Amino acid sequence: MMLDILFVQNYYEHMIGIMQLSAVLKQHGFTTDVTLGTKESLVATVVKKKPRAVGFYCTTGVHHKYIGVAAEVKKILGDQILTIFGGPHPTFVPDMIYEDGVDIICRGEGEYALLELMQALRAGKEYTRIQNLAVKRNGNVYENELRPLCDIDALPCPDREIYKNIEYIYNNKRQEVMFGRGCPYSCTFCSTHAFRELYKGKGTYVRFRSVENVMQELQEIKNRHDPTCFFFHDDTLIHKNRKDYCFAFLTTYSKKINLPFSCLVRADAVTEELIRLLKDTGCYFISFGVESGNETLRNMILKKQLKDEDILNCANLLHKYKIPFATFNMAGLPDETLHDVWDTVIINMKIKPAWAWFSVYQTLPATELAGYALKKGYLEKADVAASDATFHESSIILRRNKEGRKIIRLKNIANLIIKVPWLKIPAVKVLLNLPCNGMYGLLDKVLYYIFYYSKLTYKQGIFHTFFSAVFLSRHLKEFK
Ligand code: B12
Ligand code: SF4
Repeated sequence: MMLDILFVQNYYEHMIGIMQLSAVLKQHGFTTDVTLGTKESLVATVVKKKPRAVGFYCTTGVHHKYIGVAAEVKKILGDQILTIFGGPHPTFVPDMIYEDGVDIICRGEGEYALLELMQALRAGKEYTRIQNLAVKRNGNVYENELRPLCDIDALPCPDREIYKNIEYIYNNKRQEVMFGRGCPYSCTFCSTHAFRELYKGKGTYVRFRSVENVMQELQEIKNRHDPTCFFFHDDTLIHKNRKDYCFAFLTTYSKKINLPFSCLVRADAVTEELIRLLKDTGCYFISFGVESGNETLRNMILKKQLKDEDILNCANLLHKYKIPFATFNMAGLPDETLHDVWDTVIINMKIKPAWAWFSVYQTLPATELAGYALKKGYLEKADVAASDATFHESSIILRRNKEGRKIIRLKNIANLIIKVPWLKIPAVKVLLNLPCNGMYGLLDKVLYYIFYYSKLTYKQGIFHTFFSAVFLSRHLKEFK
């Protein structure tokens, strides 16, 4: 039997978007599968499986690779296959439809657009007029309106069975779940405000599933996959408008599911009462955004609306209740100097996270900060070069910054400094001047596995954690 759609993703993790699309399609009798790999292996897999359509989950950065895959596949299979791109990148760069090898792009939520498309293909009907899609057909491009946002409680549970042939994901003891869509904040570097703008007049962007609906999914996962823990992957599970929901959820969760979990929070939303409840209900790891240690940059340029005081308070509470945590930080922001990156290292030294994630800032299309970077001449086009697609190596902005190399070195040894503060500034100043980027990158990875990965993969045993880390390192090249 012909496979209806083969999805392509770029991470060895459950992708809620793909599982959700697959669930809706399967509900209507379509067959789905998913794959990942290097450019060459993806082309080979698609050609071998020859599905009716191939659907790329496309974020900015990975688009270069996927467009290349699609062009190769079309060269070999021609009209026997349709290439469809969905996810944030085509949503904000719809001109992607004009690229060679791209047949269809989907903007915004894809469940019902993809369903309509597959139904039209099955029935041999016209498919150029489906909301959310832009379709290239016989040399013409048909662009369509966005449909209203969907009722997320009415969707079937995400289809985890789609990963049954990818053992690492399928049998992962940490299962990922999302409670809702959207975030009420408007940080300038993040796509949230752009999504909100896109969906204006199409319904309420920030939505939660009902507690009962989430419980049903968690119970199903518990029965089928026997996880040791959950990861709640919402951008910010806990923020100021969501406290009641969290209290209601956590109380039911501890009674009915009672498994350890990790989640993301906003540092300004936590109270002692909430942290105590999180601890009591099994929260074993938390992550929150610091972004920059420079308060002015954080609030004036990034519009994070987060004071140093909030960060210190959140960290103190987490230490008090012995919940290990990681922070998200960026280096290479517009207007940022090496000195500002130091501020980010220093605030992390003060709050002592288990791990401080330092990624290299990349301009995401349609975001306010990308507009600012363009206006100030840091770059000409908001984009991520193929070589920067991991968001950890470099960026166009940093390559043009005379302190860029030092900033990358500082980001790579940031966790060393945070863990070994007696290295202090003079020793670090020497390290920053040594051209040992490769070695620092390696050191960063080793520290990452010791201090972060082993904690995140909750009680999976040293051997499992080690093999899992080796597995992921061996597949790193596939992410580019
Ligand atoms: C969970 C998450 C992750 C997870 C899992 C990845 C994933 N993409 O699922 C992890 C930690 C791995 C991750 C990593 C990264 N992420 Co992330 N992540 C998210 C987050 C918080 C939720 C994604 C999600 O599950 N949403 C819920 C589902 C239902 O929606 P969805 O994924 O958008 O899928 C729907 C549509 O997009 C569409 N669709 C998607 N694919 C397809 C395919 C087809 C064929 C069709 C028709 C439709 C379609 O239909 C789906 C159902 O409605 C989003 C923010 C957000 N709120 O969306 C950021 C987000 C997607 N991530 C982002 C970024 C930048 C990254 C990283 C680059 C970060 C880094 N520093 O390394 C990496 C790269 C990820 C990659 N290559 O995919 C950006 C992407 C912006 C952009 N322009 O591309 C977002 C939007 C956050 C932000 N900062 O603005 N991420
Ligand atoms: S709080 Fe997080 S998810 Fe929300 S807009 Fe800011 S960075 Fe994006």
